Amino acid sequence: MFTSSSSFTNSVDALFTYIVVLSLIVLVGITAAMVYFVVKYRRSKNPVPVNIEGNTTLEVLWTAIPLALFMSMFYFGWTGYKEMRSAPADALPVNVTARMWQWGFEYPNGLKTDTLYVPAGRAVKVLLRSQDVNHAFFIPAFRVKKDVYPNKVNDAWFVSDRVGRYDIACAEYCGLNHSYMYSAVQVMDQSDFDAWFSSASAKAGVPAVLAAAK
Ligand SMILES: [Cu+2]
Repeated sequence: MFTSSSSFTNSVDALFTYIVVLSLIVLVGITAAMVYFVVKYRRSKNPVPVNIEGNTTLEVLWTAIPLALFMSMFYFGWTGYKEMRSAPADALPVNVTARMWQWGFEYPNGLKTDTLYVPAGRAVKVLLRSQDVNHAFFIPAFRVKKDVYPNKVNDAWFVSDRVGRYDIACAEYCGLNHSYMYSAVQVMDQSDFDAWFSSASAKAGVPAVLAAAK
């Protein structure tokens, strides 16, 4: 956690930390107030209960403060989500096919692989399809997760500047060998990617061009 391996890592982790810290403050505050009142108004010191009438200031405060806190969570969640749903127009499109129990990747020129090779610094848009049941495309290090359905095409995108190999998991229970449904995304320097792409395309007998495709 807290190492930025994709464009979303920092914003997702910041929001996660914000919500956890806020929740901790609320938990500690409510618990402390509760314990304080339990001790202060215990029966032995207050044998006769007193009726308390409404307090407008208090009521406004305990409505407005939580509302502001929840709306701030919503705001950061919504702006982050909108960014995740807006792939740049020049993103490299890769078709991803899920099936029980493996991932398949297909580049615009028809090159097929079982590992997702991507150039560092380039936005990649994955078009997600399933051949059978529901799966979920999950790259934990990139904070990217999207359900994959047999009857529609979902998509997600990411850009990673950090060369390395990261897990791709299936995050939706999809049958007996669901837990083995792992692949990897290999982030390479642009020149390494170009070299890999040319040789892999040549081996597969497809033209080594990355023209945009659907
Ligand atoms: Cu699966």
